[in-house]
Amino acid sequence: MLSDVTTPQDLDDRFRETLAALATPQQRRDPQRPITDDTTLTGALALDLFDAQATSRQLDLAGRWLRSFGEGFYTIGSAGHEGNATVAAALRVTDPALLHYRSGAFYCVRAAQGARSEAAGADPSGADDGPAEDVRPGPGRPGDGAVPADPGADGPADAGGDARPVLDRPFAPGYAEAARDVLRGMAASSLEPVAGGRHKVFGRADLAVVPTTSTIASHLPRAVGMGLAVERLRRLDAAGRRDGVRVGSGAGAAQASWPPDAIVVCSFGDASVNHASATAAFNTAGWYDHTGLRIPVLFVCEDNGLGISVRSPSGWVEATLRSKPGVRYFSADGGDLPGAYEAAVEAAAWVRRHRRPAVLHLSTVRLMGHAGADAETAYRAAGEIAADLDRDPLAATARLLVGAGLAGGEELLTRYDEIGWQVRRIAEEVLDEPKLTAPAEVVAPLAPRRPVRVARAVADAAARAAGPGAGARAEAFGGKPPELTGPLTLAQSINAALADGMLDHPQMAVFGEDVGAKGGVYGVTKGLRDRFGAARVFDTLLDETSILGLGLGAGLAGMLPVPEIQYLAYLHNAEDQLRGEAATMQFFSRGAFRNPMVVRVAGLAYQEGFGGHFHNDNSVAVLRDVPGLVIAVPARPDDAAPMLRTCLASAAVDGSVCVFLEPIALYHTRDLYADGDGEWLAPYAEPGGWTGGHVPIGRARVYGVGSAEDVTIITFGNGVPMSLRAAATLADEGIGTRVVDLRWLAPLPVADVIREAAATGRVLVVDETRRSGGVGEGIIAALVDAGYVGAARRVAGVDSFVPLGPAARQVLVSENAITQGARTLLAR
Ligand SMILES: Cc1ncc(C[n+]2csc(CCOP(=O)(O)OP(=O)(O)O)c2C)c(N)n1
Repeated sequence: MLSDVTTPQDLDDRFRETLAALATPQQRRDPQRPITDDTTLTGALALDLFDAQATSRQLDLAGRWLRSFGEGFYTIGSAGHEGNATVAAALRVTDPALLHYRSGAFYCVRAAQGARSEAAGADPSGADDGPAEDVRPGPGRPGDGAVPADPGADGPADAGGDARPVLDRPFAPGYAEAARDVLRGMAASSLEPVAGGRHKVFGRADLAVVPTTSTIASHLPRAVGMGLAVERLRRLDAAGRRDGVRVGSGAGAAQASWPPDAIVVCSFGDASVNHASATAAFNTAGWYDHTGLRIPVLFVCEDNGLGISVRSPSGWVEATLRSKPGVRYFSADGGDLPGAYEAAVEAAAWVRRHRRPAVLHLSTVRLMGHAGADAETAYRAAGEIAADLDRDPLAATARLLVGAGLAGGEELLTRYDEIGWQVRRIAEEVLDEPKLTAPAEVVAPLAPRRPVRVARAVADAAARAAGPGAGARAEAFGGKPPELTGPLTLAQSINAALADGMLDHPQMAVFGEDVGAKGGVYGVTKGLRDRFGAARVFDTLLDETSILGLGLGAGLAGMLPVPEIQYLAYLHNAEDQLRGEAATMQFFSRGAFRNPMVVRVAGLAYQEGFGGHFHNDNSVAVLRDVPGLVIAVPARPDDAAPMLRTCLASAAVDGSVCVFLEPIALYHTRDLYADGDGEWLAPYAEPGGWTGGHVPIGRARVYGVGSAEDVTIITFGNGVPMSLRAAATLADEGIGTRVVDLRWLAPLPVADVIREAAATGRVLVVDETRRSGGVGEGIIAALVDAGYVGAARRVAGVDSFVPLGPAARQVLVSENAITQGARTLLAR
């Protein structure tokens, strides 16, 4: 009996009842023929998809079983969304996929495709090369009667399909593999193939499945970025300059490649279409399409009508998806296997042929509540829950197979039980597997750092710039390289270093709002587009989420993206792309996928006379607590260039995600102590000087003023010139100061800080960010942690947004406050 709460038992019982009631067909259909007259879906493929759907269903049941005794930490396999198996069948194993958390059936099909193509690659003769796991060989191998669905040149490369009768068909090794992957994820096993127990994700580099985090829609901007990169690289391919998109690089990274005609697929639920990240992604795909730029992305909205307990208003999802400019709409009932397959094939072929974005709106049901702990009777009527059960896609596929004469109800039930037995057996094996047990083990893949290799990469870049690249460099700089143009400002120095970066990294691209034609609102990217072309230096639309999303996708595709965020204040509305997406990629994939990037952000305050809060934002707390993120703040021109080179090298070598926070107020500063002294200008180092001038991540710069023995000022950014001026005043009073420019806010140069603090025993922290949550808190904490026992004081910004005009001075750190702070410290 169906109770009010849809327990796994109900679903299982109900399915058994349905199958028991199905008769055994009198006449058998040839599995190699289409299953109905109006579809290309063959019986063999339909039987395969039933297996995938049944495997995923059994994963749902096993997930709950594991949870029932505290060994399962995630319960969703597909839970009513089993129709997404058809989407995988319509795609190629090499089409990169970013999947919804209900993609169990998709994942099974993809894994089986992977196993088949691997077997075909390993043994093109198709001879049986023995069982994988302890199951029998898989379906669809050449020579074993497989029926590849062939919907034309745009169709799936190998849709599989075993022509044997249902009970003679082996349980595909790909399905067993997929089940093991998913169960390991549910049980947080450290042997899980992609996240290694750090999260339950669908992901595997060899299957081109990129892990997503379950933050609603956060993977969509990345999918658009990947589409842009795939197409861009396809065009390079066409020009003979590249051979497929290599996914990941460096130690431990996957060596998979996306073929030039790959398309990107990303799936998500119906409630997710309302999320700002989703609307950003649709808009960006449409915006680029409108400009004529091709983005081959297939969005798949799996619409079960609910977001946890909140209903999508009737008709809303269709209305909103149909109205996305530049995004072609397709739809199907996910419970109708041939219909969903046809629609998926058509949509995928359309995207592949036209290299343009489309959305496939797949209606589904939701079975067993939102997730394991959800008692849906609290917000759904029993009749509504029962109606979803009536539309169970697995039962629908079974009815279809029996109706078409491909199997009997009893046979399918036996099949279902056999798959269930296999899944349960694997679940039991997984239970005994190790978990992550040490902090070092957990964080190992987070943000690998190989400073020696980074230094070597900088040295290699210098050697290229001085040697084989010298001609191109001279040409790019119009015959006058920056080292010959005299002292530069911070902005000019960054501009020159960007140009050198573009010369040395052919895969580097600079993009953002106004960076192309205008050269940036402060001129930092001036001339780059003319020198390197609009394909590598380009203006984006006005949306920070999408700018970072483009970087995420481009980085994953093997490019070296350098996106610009025009002002720090505007990073805050897109932070999740940096925090939840960029910074987690290596963590959730054990380095199999990486999204190297250097995000340039113009920020911090002291723009006297210009703007208020939005142009003077001094909040970096939200960046400092992102694990693994590198945060650079160059204060002076001759630090900016080497620090930028370090960030680019670290991104290329280690896949680092770096924020390069540029103090706007220092961009064009020339003088330090007096008008016209030119003390804040610096010459640009010629390539021969790059190795000696290399600035490693996490190393500070120290200035000695006077005797340098009385007080240590620890600061960064605008605090550096202010502190140097204050130190000069103090020197006149006979007080010797050492000024420490942190240069890196993450990781903090702790060793340098401790050494310099101990040298005087008196520390003044000068922190232009806020008193609460500001950088100073981290410095004081680092001193305490290291056992520093001297005196310490702090001057910091007031806990306020920065007001307009001269009122800004009321809340920002002043030179006078620094001098006073030092004097107070010495008076103790
Ligand atoms: C940005 C964000 N906000 C909230 C959540 C919490 N949450 C998890 S699933 C979910 C509902 C998603 O519904 P839908 O997109 O329709 O997918 P479904 O689970 O129905 O397949 C919510 C609100 C989240 N994961 N991410």
